[in-house]
Amino acid sequence: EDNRVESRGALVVLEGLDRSGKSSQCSRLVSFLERQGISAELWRFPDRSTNVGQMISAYLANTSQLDDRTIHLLFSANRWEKRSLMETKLTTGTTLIVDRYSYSGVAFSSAKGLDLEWCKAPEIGLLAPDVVIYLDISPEKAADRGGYGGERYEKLEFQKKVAESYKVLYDASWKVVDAFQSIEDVEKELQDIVLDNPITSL
Ligand code: FDM
Ligand code: MG
Repeated sequence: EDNRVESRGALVVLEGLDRSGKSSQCSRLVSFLERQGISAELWRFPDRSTNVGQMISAYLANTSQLDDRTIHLLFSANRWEKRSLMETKLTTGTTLIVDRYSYSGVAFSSAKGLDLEWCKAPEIGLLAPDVVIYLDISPEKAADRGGYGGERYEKLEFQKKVAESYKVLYDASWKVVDAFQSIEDVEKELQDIVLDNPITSL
């Protein structure tokens, strides 16, 4: 029996620190949904495939320097340029599992000391997620996992500030998952959360 209340797809956002396991969990979740017969796609921000995304990528790789507000607006513009495609996918029934969204934009920039309300402003009007899942891990444990690349924000001291910023953004509607469990345990919790949502439940 199909109890889905709507035929549109769900906008599911995963957030968390670097090395919290977001990317692998996003792919596992998409495969799981597809196995359930739910049309799903994996998206990520920044989307480095666009012109704006390439500017962001160069900034993250430290091959270009940009003012803090300028890069903040580019991250936001990178979501704006995908907004209409995102809306089309959702309204035509595809669930989007999104690796980082506006919360990363606000958490990372406000961790640099930019004003919180200023950081939030350019996100107004983007599509609101149906579910926000926070993969919770301490900055120290995430760093212990190794595998930080050489990108600009991949440093323990900065990740600690980002963790504090996420706490400020935290909203009771978020689903918090302990990301220090085994990959399989995290995966199962994510599946339960998504199937519990009226839009994706079977
Ligand atoms: N990041 C990501 C931001 O600073 N603002 C944003 O809006 C987004 C989406 O970019 F350190 C940061 C978070 C991370 C870096 O992200 C690259 P990935 O997920 O590691 O590619
Ligand atoms: Mg990264």
